[in-house]
Amino acid sequence: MATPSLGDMSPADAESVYFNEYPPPKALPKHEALARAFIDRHVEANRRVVLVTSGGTTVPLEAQTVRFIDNFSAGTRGATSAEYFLQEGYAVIFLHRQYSLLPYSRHYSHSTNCFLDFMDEAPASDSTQSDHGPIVVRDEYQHQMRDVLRKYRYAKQNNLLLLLPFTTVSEYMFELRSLAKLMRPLGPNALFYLAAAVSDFFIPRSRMAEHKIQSSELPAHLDKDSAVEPDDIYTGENEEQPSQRKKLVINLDPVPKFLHRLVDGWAPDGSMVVSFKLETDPSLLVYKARTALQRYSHHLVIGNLLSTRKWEVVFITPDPPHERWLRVPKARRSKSISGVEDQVGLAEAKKKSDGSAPTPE
Ligand code: 9Z3
Repeated sequence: MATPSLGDMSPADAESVYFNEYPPPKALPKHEALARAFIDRHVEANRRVVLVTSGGTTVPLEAQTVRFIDNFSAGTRGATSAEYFLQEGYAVIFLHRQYSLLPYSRHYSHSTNCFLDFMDEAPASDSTQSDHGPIVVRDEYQHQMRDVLRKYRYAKQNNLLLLLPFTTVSEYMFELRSLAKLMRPLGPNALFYLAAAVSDFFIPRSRMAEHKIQSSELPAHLDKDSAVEPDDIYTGENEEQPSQRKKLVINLDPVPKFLHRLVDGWAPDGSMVVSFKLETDPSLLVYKARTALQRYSHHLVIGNLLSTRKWEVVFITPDPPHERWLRVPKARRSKSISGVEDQVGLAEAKKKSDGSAPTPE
């Protein structure tokens, strides 16, 4: 009998099969210890805590990974929203793709926004008798950089921001599950803001090649990995030089939809769950976002299209008005690199403050 796919199982069964297949990420115990201490501190202070997920997950093609499937997300939405949550008094656990954009430093880490362009060497002062002047921030950037620096320092000194990285989709799943469970003592003071671009497809561990997938035939005694099927051999166009090169045919399974488990099992009772829905076809966006909200019975789906995500999003809610569009006016678009985050982050933070949750200190 064929083994049932994860998609055919109950969410709880799919959870145990999926998590038993992978070893937990090496950094998980350390991340859990950091998160536990962070959460305890904020439970004590009766402060709201948001878990912001950000950036894209990878799907490795090999266990000893040389190649992987990635996606476009730079983490702009997550990093920018985190700043707004901090501004509204939340403590933020920022679960992000390693090396993607981070709150505050994102202002100076784009390739078009390189921090070196913000700096200058000031003239050397006569008293030091050195020909090296101090490195300073250029006059025109002083104001903005001071503002960002103060906010960054405030978050750091008050332990309001915990940065936890992931890379692969399975690392993301392990981290999400652990963090959600650790957040239970927060009860209604917990918010989940799932902006990471999570892969929909993956290669189950049982079918994954251990070593680097070869692109040409190996002699039989060296060919240990059967991940590439013999049918996928490509003999090349040059008949005179049959190279025996292989095609790579990848067979991916759907990633189990763990939003169900997050809402019904892992997350604390009374917490708020916000997910994002990304589409490229405008005619599907609202339908897919509504379907997600109905399927997982959480609080809000924020829909966005790849091409317009910086300027417009749609809020899909269980209660009226059910569908609400937020748009950055055309005149403001070119001035704001964070785009609609200015409104999304604030709207979210305010919405939670209007509810039953206590206001931050
Ligand atoms: C989003 O839709 C985010 O807004 C973006 C942000 C990834 C578009 P950037 O990092 O982009 O600012 O460049 N995130 C969620 C995408 C996602 O994977 N959603 C899942 C789905 O659509 C549900 S959790 O099925």
